Amino acid sequence: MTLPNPLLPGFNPDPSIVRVGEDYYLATSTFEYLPGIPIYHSRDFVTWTQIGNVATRTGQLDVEATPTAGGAWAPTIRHRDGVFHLVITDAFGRGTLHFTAEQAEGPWSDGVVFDGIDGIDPDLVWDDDGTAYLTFSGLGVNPALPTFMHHRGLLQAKVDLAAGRALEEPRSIWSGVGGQFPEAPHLYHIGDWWYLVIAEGGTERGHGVSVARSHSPEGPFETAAGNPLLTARGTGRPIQNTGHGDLVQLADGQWRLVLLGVRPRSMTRAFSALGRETFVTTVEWRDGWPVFEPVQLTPRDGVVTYRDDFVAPELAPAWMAVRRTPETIATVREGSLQLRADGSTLDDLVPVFLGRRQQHQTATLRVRIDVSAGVGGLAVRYDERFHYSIAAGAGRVVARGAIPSFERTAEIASDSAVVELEITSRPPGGDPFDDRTSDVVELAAVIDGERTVLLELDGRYLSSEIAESFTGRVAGVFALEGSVAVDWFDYRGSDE
Ligand code: 6LW
Repeated sequence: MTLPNPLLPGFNPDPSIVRVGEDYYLATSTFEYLPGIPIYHSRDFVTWTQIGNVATRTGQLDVEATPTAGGAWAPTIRHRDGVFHLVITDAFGRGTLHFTAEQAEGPWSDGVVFDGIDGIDPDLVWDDDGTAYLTFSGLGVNPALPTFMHHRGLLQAKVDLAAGRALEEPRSIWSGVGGQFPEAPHLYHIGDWWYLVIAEGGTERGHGVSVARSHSPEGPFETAAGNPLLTARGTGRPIQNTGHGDLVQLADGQWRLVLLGVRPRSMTRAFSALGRETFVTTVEWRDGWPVFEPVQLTPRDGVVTYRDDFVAPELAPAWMAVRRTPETIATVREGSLQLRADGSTLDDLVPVFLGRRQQHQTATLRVRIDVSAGVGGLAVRYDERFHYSIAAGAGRVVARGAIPSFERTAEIASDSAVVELEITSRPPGGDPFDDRTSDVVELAAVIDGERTVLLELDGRYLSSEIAESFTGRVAGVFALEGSVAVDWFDYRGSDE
């Protein structure tokens, strides 16, 4: 396996991929963040560039009021007759949605809600006659229905895509081999067979990929011997929770499976600071069944650095806000990013916060910020309950670590109008008994050239195992009072 793994580091769960000629397009889940559903592009499968997002406008997803961990769950991206299709669940929001676009970078349509489909993780496939099938996991996520939070296995219905409705009562097609949460189905017509690839065992350590096949898209499905065909369950492999895979055939005929996984650190329990990331593995076909290579850790060499100095008139597509679009809280003007406070804090469901994925286990983020007209700073968050931050303004710099029921703060006085604030994630020191955590997070300020660490916090509380909010670490800037101007945002990360 020579491809880099993680393929898409940082918060990038539930990957779905499509090849169009020599081009690959990959989409992942974003939950309550906007813009939602990033689209990454690659030609060589090694270098991936985020070219846009599906949900860039208010109304495409109903995330304004969605509970944490709801929102955009598990896309399927496909391409047919010159049109990109993406189906996804807006969990606890609009429901099962179908978006289209002529170009993967967008603009994407407003999204049509499927009538008669109550579930998650929709897959879209067409048979030779052009009949469209929606295959999904029958976990009810519509609070208004009696099926709310009930699981009915894997379901399927023929659908009218233009009208957005099921053409039949969804039928049960398979439910895996007994793991909890049979989900993430993808159905493919390959040769004489229809292959159904699913996840089961839950998205944590029990996760795995199971496969069944049939001569018809509707089944009956024959289960592969030895399911789950891929899992890291019970192993000491560095990449755990592997599952939720989507197959793709490369331009040269080889096959790959993209899937989610985590990189836990520590002892037997272990914590994954960055959340669920996208990985890839090779696929071979033997006796009419796929054989997946266990997912290998092959991190990219070197140090990744970038600086956003906000000179471009538009924000890069990687910037995300929480439950609202970035434009509603931030303006890019004359090489600075201005954020206006609205009375909310990081503890609120809708903070004035704009961030990007932390993509490396060792990372330093630094901003230069003008706080002469307000209070604001730099934060890393999982959600409104779990976040670490450092803010300047009103004569002081305050570092804060907040998790449910507990909070820690430290402060120093500072009258500087312009300060540099820094958040660093570094590996724990190396003593396995002292350092049972994912990482150590330092919150520091650089004032008049002097760096002061205000707090050193245990990173495990910002991990997917503890926060349980489906997302990952997102780091960025926030405003608490007045308005603040961010001159630049620097990122430096490495997996070495
Ligand atoms: C996703 C589903 C899952 O829809 O988590 O636990 C959901 N399993 O496959 C969100 O990523």
